[in-house]
Amino acid sequence: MKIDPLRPHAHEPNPEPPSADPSFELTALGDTNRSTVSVDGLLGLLQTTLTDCYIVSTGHGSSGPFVFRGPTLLALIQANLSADSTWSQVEVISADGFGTRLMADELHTPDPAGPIILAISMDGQPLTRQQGLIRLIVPSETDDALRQVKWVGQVNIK
Ligand SMILES: Nc1nc2c(c(=O)[nH]1)N[C@H]1C(S)=C(S)[C@@H](COP(=O)(O)O)O[C@H]1N2
Ligand SMILES: [Mo]
Repeated sequence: MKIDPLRPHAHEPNPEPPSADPSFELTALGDTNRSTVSVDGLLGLLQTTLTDCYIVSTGHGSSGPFVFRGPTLLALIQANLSADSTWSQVEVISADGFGTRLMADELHTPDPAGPIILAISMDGQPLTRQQGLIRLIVPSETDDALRQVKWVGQVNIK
């Protein structure tokens, strides 16, 4: 059976990155508009710092607080789409088959806990590949870490 990475799943977290290269593929409104985004590319965007972040796991206890830093997912989208493009959602998926879907609304109107970012540093140090580089951080999610996607491999704007 083919596993859908966007279906809720409560599997054990994968301890190992699926590859060594942290770059990911971005598709914007269809297959013809594809690009590769590197850590340097993200460093070229406005950086946002999130304090007091916890990674909460039902099975393994929680860790934190962490300070995560990187561009907002919205900043990446806005840097890659013209201002008049219409999009409604973004899929963020790792190569190990784990992912989440973000709605335009939650990007445009961030939760009081903070905006959704693509983290490239943690506690003032570059995030290592082992730690999840590049990692999606969704501050409003404090239940089960199922939206805290490590090793982002694909971002699909739809
Ligand atoms: N790519 C990827 N991201 C993932 C997972 C995973 O298996 N693969 N597991 C999730 C789950 S269930 C948990 S509890 C946390 C664990 O994060 P940590 O390794 O930083 O503690 O990562 C989340 N993000
Ligand atoms: Mo988990």
